[in-house]
Amino acid sequence: MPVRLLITCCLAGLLAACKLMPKEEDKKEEKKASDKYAGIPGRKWWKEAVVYQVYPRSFKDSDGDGVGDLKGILSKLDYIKSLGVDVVWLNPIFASPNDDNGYDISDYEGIMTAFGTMADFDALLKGMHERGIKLVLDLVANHSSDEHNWFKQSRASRNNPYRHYYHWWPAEKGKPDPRFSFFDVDGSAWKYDSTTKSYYLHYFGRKQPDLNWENPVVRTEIFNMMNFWFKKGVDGFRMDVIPFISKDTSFPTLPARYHGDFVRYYANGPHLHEYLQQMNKEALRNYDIMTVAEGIGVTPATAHDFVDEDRNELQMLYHFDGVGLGYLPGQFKQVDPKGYSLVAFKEIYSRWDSTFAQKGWGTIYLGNHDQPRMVTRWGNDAPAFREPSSKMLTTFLLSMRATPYYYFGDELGMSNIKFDSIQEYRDIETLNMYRKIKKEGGDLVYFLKGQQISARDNGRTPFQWDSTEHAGFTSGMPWLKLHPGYKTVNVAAEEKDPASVLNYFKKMVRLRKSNPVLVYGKYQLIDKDNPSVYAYARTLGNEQWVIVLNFTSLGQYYTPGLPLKQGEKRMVQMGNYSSYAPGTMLPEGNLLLKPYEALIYKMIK
Ligand code: TEU
Repeated sequence: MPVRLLITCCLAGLLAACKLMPKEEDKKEEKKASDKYAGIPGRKWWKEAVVYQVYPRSFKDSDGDGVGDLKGILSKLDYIKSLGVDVVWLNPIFASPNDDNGYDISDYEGIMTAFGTMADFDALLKGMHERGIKLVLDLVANHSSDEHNWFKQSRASRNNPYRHYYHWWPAEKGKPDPRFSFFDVDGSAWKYDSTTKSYYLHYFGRKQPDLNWENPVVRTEIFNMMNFWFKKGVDGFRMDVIPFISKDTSFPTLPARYHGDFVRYYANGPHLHEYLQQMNKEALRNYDIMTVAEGIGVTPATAHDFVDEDRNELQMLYHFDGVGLGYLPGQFKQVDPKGYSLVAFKEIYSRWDSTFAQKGWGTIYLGNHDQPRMVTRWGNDAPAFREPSSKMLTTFLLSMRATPYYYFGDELGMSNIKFDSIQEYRDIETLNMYRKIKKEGGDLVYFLKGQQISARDNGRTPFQWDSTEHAGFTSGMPWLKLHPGYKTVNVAAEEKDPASVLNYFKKMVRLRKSNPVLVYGKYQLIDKDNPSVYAYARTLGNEQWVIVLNFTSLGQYYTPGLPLKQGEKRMVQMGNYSSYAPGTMLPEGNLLLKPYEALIYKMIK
């Protein structure tokens, strides 16, 4: 072999060995972490997982049509892997006319054309599994699209075999009692269909007729479809508006106090748990998968019925108490200009922790595709505070006793785009509410101002990969405008900066996963009435950690709520400012917390 070639080979070998080295290190670290978990009762992989939610439309476009797609996600799996997350939840990827961005499905076993093909899906699932990442899909089974063959048949005639797949109200019975729909231009959930002179029910958009779960054939169709995906190897489902599947199908007159509160008055019907138990028996229990319900309307009192192991239904649910905080009562998603009460915030998350302290298991999230960006809503997106408050909120999400559902883009500190005009919105909720208010002669300026904070499109703007045109998301025209901040807030820039929001997120994921105290440790709220600082302890065996979060833009003197015992010290594990490096001891007296400072320390002897 010529000398030059020999040298090249040796160098290549060395390089390969170097590349392998961190893997060995990783393995050692994983082994050390898994030793720490030994003997903890009730362990489950989905309790220890960090879930990363990807909105496929906005993640990465591979073919230049301006819409994210499956091949795009496939090309970015190494990025997802680099985050250290365990599970990806993908919003609906099924065939759909996209009236509600995939929450209106026209074929449950087909892939949305704009997202790719079944072969792309298979490749994506394989790519994830090769990297040890699990894939959770979105089950949208309360309603389908009106373009689904079932509905096309159902509306064709009153005696069509598919007629009872949906809820129909024959016009000769008179007008059905009013029911409210968020996504309808008239706000009505009953739509008249002249072909069969009947009204059909749609709690969401007109193109989203509600499926009739009372019909056992419908249930079988849905369970078969779930098994179809499980057999392909998917690792679970997030279940869209699942409390809505059972309804009082006599559709009684609602009491005057109803006021459109659809969750209280027409979700959680009489057969809900019977259907979920059947689903468990027919599909879920046969696989090692995870399930999480969109727990709209679920309260701490009713939550156990969904998730306790002995119920044989689901495993987790996410509640709306947290994200519902701070809205002005009686108005459509207008946040209180005075902000929200941190004491109330603490009370909500503490209450949900205690709900599952003995039985069941919780979830935690601050953002998703139905919410604005977490930093805008719960932190502070002003230039001076966007980074520290993003990191502080990340610290919160990854240090609570609950499975974190982390929304893509939050790891970069992406913030609300705050559109000025209705023309820029794409979301059916904002567009139809605007039309409705306009029809009624309401205050559109006020409505649009509110939407700058609360609109769902704020959380749906394309992901920011780099500082090139369209942030590296697409070579075409993005389906929704990009946040102009992408020039600096993007993966490429943040990967290079050790102090970035992105690198902080990765460190927090690692810290959580390698310290079971952050996953399973008992939670105890400290100093509950402090209006500015959220502090809590996590305790597992004889290990005790404390998390201190300044939720304000001001410095705060903080007296650590847990007094030191004889010979005890506070050793820093993590912080979002460089003032306290991991491994250093905190001073014994008060702490001066910087704006949005987050600090995790461990009590040591
Ligand atoms: O959301 C359910 C739901 O109740 C939403 O209407 C939510 O409360 C609303 O966005 C708040 O303004 C699920 C999906 O997550 C959502 O994206 C769908 O639009 C909806 O169901 C219909 O499928």
